Amino acid sequence: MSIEEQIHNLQKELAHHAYLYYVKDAPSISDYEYDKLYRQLVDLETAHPEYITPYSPTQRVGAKVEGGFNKITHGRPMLSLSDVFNEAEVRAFHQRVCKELGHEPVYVVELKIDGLAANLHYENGVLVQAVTRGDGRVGEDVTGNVRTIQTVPLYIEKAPAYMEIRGEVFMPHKDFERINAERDEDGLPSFVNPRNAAAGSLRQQDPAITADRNLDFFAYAIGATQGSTIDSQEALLKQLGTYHFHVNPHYKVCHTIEEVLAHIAVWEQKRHDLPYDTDGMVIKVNDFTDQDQLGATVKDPRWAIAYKYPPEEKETIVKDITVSIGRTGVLTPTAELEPVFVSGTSVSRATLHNQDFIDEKDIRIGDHVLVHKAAEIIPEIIKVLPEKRTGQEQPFTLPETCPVCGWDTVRKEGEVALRCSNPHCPAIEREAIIHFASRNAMNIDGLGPSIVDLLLREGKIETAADLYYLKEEDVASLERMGKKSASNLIKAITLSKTAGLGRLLFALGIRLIGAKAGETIARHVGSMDRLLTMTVDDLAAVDEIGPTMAQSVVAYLKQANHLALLARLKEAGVLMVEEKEEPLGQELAGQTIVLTGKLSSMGRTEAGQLLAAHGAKVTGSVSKKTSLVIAGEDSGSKLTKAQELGIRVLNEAEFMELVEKWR
Ligand code: 1X8
Repeated sequence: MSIEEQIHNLQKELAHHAYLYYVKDAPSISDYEYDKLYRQLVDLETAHPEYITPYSPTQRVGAKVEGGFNKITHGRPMLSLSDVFNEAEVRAFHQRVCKELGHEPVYVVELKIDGLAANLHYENGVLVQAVTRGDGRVGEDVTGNVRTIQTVPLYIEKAPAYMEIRGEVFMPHKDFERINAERDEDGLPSFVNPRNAAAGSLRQQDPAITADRNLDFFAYAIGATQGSTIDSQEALLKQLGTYHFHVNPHYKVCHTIEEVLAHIAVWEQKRHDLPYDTDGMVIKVNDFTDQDQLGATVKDPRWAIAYKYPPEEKETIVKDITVSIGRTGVLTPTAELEPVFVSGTSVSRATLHNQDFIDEKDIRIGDHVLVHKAAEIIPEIIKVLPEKRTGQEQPFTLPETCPVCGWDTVRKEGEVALRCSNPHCPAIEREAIIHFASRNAMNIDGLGPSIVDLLLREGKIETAADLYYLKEEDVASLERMGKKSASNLIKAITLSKTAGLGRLLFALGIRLIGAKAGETIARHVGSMDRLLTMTVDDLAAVDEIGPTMAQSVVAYLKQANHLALLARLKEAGVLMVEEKEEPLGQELAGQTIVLTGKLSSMGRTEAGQLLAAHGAKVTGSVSKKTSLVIAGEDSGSKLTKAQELGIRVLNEAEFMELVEKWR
């Protein structure tokens, strides 16, 4: 095989695995195998740059762009939808449609995703441009940033000569939470909701930052297209799936308006369990001929409407405002609320982020306020109800001195955060140690906040490095600590020495360096010794590491106290290189496994990765080739099919028994 063919095949193979991982949520190889293939491709492409194509998986994250984004006029305007708010308005829409068509149409009802619409241009299958909706007529060219979205294919096989794919760019809840937590710590204003976070991420000048934000894209429409023969919305959604786009699975083809209304009613509650924001349902006439007959006004199509759900808001009272100090010394105010039930859970606290947030909303202790949940999880105060004030309410200002150590608090130029100025503030040291030990960092099992507090209080540790010098008797003498748990903790601490450079870099708490960036840097530089010799430019040249991240790492490694910490960690035997992890046992080599239903002990992705790591091929559908089906709760047709075909089925308990054997 020629080098060009090898490169081409690897590109195709990697794109396929990324599709299985990101779109299907069912990887068929382990991360380790994927990384190995990726490495092979990078090596070949580095040696033969003439064969790098713009749609190679190695080319997702491009260079930083200077200046603004180019304005692009859409070939066909991106219309908005007219909104309806109740059943009567849905019925009125149906009446009008029936009257104009002269028959009852079939409808497709889809979730309305709360993100930003974008239009992706594909020429001969290659993604050439991505444009935001903008005002519907003119949008912005955000190609470099959209390319970083793993669920957006860079190349589509068997595509028409020209095709525009439309859909919604959005940020999943878990990434929204992660990014806001990081921003609070970094003294940056947090995003009010996932939609704003997605908008901000799409308008980044540095695609490396957009890549780290983990945006996603649901495709749901086509724009201007040549050579397409699709004739209905249902066929379109299926076609988008075969093009390997992420298509929201919760759509329904409805033959009556009653079915439409029932589907809307079902999702009014169920949408709160989704891992992304929705703000309604979209009701579309299915048949494209019917759509054409109904036509469009200048503003919106007459064959579709958006049904908007009312936002969940509740009134409560701010009983108090408390202040906590984070790992980077930021003082965060929290409203202590009269408990109130919102979107399925009781809410008793809401973050107030920073002083600016309190001032802008004029939140005072004793105020009546409206609360809701951002991203379905994070309680937030929307606004104060000033008409309910009695005059007894107390305005709040963050303290001028740190409530823990008494040093002055300072606000840096350009930041919204107020920080404790004492670099050795006990509160900062405490948070730093808790972060160091946490699951995605050094993963020291059993070292949670309460044990850290005991160790600090008893003077057993001052910094994270001191953990590695603890003896069993130091721990056993702590309150409520038996000999057995002391021994387990010391074992866990010792085990964490081999966590590797990637986790260590994250554990150190370097600004902007999350778990993923830590791994990326570690994989590229290999050792701490080498990292210490690198300049900002050297680091910024690493794929997926932007100049701001590089700057932050280099600045961290210049500080004497950090170098002292590293020296003490190294002396204790903490691994400062990234060791290539060996693949796990290959017990399941040659087996094709299907996961179905809900597992209570782990997510489906996690289970799939675990199986793949042990050599199994994980697929999405049951066939004669399937060797084993793992069926969690609410397994549907896949379980039935497995039983029909006489394929071995494990329930969750049996699966967990298998997993335990590997540990
Ligand atoms: C906007 C949206 C549409 C869909 C989902 N989410 C949206 N935000 C969909 O069709 N599934 S359609 C749409 C529009 O046409 N403005």
